[in-house]
Amino acid sequence: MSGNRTFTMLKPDAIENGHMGKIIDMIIQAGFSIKAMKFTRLTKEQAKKFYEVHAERPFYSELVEYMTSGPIVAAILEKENAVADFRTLIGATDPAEAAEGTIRKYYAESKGRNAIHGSDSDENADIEGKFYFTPAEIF
Ligand code: IDP
Ligand code: MG
Repeated sequence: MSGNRTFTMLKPDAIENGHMGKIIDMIIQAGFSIKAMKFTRLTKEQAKKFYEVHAERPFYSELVEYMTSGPIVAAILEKENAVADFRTLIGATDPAEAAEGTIRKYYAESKGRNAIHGSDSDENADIEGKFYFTPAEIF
């Protein structure tokens, strides 16, 4: 994905709370173009695998429960400097610490139920995108 792509998920709380359209609009208005998108639901096994790096953290089982509690939207996004710019757009993990105007500031419920995921590196963007999409599904 060579530095201009990132991966996102609109998490179950965002869908449940009716924020899907507004969040997608914020993403597009911020200059990202959608290269793949899927409305789906993670199985327990998939959620465990996706968040494997957090397996030893105390919130891991809560995170897996939450991420499998309802549908999500997975997407691959393109923009110059995609990973860093998207992390800026979504804001800090905890909405209490997220900057004004960020997606998590507007829409996250809590540090755990925080509305949206954004990849933290080009390498992870690539891995995470391939976790959801086959090459034929990516534009
Ligand atoms: P990030 O999503 O901002 O990169 P990470 O530290 O990678 O944050 O954590 C992954 C996800 O795990 C968070 O987005 C959040 O949903 C959940 N999480 C992180 N820290 C906590 C916590 O202290 N309590 C509950 N859930 C947490
Ligand atoms: Mg992270």
